[in-house]
Amino acid sequence: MVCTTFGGRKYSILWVVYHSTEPSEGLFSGTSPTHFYKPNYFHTLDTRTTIMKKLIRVGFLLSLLIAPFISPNAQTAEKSVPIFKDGEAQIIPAFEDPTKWIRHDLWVETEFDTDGDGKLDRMHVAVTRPGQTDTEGLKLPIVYESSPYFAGVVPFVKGLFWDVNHELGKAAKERVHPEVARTGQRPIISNSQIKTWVPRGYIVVHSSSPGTGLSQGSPTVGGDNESLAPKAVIDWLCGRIPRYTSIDGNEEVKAFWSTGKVGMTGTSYNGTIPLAAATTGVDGLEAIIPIAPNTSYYHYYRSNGLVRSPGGYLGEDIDVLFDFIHSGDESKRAYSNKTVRDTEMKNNMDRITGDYNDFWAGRDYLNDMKPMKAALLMSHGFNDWSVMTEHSYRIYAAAKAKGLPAQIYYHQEGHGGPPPMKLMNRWFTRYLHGVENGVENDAKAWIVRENDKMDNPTTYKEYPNPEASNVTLYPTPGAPAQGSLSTEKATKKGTEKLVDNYSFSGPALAQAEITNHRLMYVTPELSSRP
Ligand SMILES: [Ca+2]
Repeated sequence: MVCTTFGGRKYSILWVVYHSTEPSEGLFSGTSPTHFYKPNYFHTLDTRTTIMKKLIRVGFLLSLLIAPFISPNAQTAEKSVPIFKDGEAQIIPAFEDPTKWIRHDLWVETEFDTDGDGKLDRMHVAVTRPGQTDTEGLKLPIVYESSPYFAGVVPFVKGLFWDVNHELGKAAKERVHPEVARTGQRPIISNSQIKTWVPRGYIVVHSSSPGTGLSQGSPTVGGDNESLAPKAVIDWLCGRIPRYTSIDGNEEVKAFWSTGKVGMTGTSYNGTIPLAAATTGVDGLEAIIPIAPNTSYYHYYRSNGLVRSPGGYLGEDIDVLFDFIHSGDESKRAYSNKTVRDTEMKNNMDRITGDYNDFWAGRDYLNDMKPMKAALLMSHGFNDWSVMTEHSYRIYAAAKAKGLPAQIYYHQEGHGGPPPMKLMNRWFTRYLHGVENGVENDAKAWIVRENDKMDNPTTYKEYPNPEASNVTLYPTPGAPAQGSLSTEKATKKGTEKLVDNYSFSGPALAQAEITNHRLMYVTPELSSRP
């Protein structure tokens, strides 16, 4: 049975368990700061008192729950178990009631020290599981989401982004570095995934990535510790790390309720982390569903030797993202700023040439794919101008080439957008619950065609469609209006020029009939279906 300790130290709560109130859905979505928790990070005396009251109530409730199993009729009591139909985990009423869920937090020790205090960094982890994992000895697989955003981000203040209004080759003005006001509450790190997966017979786990929230370490934005942190959490979930403790204690917490089968999912940065974890080859990470993941920070912030801004965030760069997510321990921030942002990033990110180098190579997960063995269901929008669609395809193609189980889902919208529930359910049912539902024989590519609904993709044998073939198109001149693209080779050569002016947006330039600030070559309208 679980126990609770309230000591004098700020972090002395080891194993806080209480029945939750119902969480709201979708507290995290993309990078929008409007979705984060209200400040309430540390327990005050009042909240401790409230929790104690809850614990007393929970103790009473649990005794009621346990009672049938110590009665003479215990042998005949029916236990709640996951149920599958048509290859999908079904919603189980006994798992659906949030007041019966057990929610607690803890820290998992990693193999790195990135905040300079000489001690291995510990990650803050929260667990939500059906009460039957305590009362009926039920073991379940895990759906795990990790993020650097859970504990808050900086506001978009003036000067946060690089000022791009300067001549090529010249240094830009210094940026400002706002501080994150850390938000959130214990023991709950996030409510994402919970309503979707717990009723279907999964345990949901969250963790804050290094240097964010109550996780120790430095945010490195794609550095090795962001792969090793989720690996440590999975090692714990699989029973390989024997000690799981408070932030500074040595008391053990065992994941006795875990089957050792873990799946990860998340959107954007939270979709990058499942891939990062998978590239460690960690045992137990059976399946991942990355949604619009950034898979290379070079591709995200650079493009073929040019400095690129993600769509909607002119002047963003990797050091801006560092400031954006740096919500960790205030007393460690100066060290992280100096070591990561003002040394490693400053010396290597190279906003002058935009060249690829070791710094960027170390932040490209395509270079780390060799150990990966998790089954991959990839999701992305064809009109994502933040994390371009190429990010997902390059990883999907590499996973396929390695012979891993892989499917891809593409839709016509922008950043984010998960696959339909049916696809995700089949994926996790097969690889986390181990139910042979034939998902291996399903279509490999699911494409939402133009004007179709997100949950109604058209199936294809593969992506790209094997029945498609490459066509060479030749531009013909037309500036400052539109040139054309045709399959006929142009008869004469020529030169057309543009004057780059950042004050015009891409969409405005694309729609302009005549302008000397862009060049555009278009085909006749294509039919969308064969
Ligand atoms: Ca440390």
